[in-house]
Amino acid sequence: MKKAQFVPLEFEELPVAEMRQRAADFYAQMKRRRTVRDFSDRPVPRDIIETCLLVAGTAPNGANLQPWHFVVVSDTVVKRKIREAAEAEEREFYQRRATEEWLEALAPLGTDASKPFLEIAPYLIAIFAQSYEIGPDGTKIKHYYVQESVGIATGLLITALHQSGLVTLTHTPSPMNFLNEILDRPGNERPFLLLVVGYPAPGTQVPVIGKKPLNDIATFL
Ligand code: IYR
Repeated sequence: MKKAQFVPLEFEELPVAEMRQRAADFYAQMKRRRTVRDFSDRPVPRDIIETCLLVAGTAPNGANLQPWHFVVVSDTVVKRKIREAAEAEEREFYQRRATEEWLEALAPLGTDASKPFLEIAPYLIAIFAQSYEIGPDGTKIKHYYVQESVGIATGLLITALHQSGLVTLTHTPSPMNFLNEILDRPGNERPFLLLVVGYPAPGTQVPVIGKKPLNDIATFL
């Protein structure tokens, strides 16, 4: 059993006025984040993606076992394979699998089975959730709160990319087991989400949507 070791917390208390200002500034910044479906093919420096992945890796997670793996795809051949596999699933979804109710919920977004951005955007980040891992001595290490942990890490990644001046699309072709095969990932990893990353195409438009007011999303007791 590994013994707990402790170091002093790095914490600097801020004046309340500054806390308030920072919260408001961050909200103003995050409110401008929009999911984008029209990407430019302009390249993005790889080190920016690397730093954003390090941000994702800071996420709180079950027993600090960090049950995630990020595969960053810029190779055009691999991107084409992903597009072809994803579009095949999406055609099934839009033509057969989706219920009328689901299609109705999606209608305001104007989406369909065509996913050209999977080839156009400079980066696709495939996010995998590991239900367990094999330790250095070959033993199986169980992971905990995997979905929650990977969800939080993904949120941090999207936030970091937005903050860095990039746009993203959270893409979830379903099922997306094809990602294991194309990206050669092992059986202990399940694809969680495919994040499309880059610059928006010039003149990109986004759907008119609203966000729920605070009263609807929060209760103070
Ligand atoms: N995966 C499909 C459908 C889709 C589903 C939801 I829920 C969305 O918020 C958006 C799209 C697609 O990508 O078109």
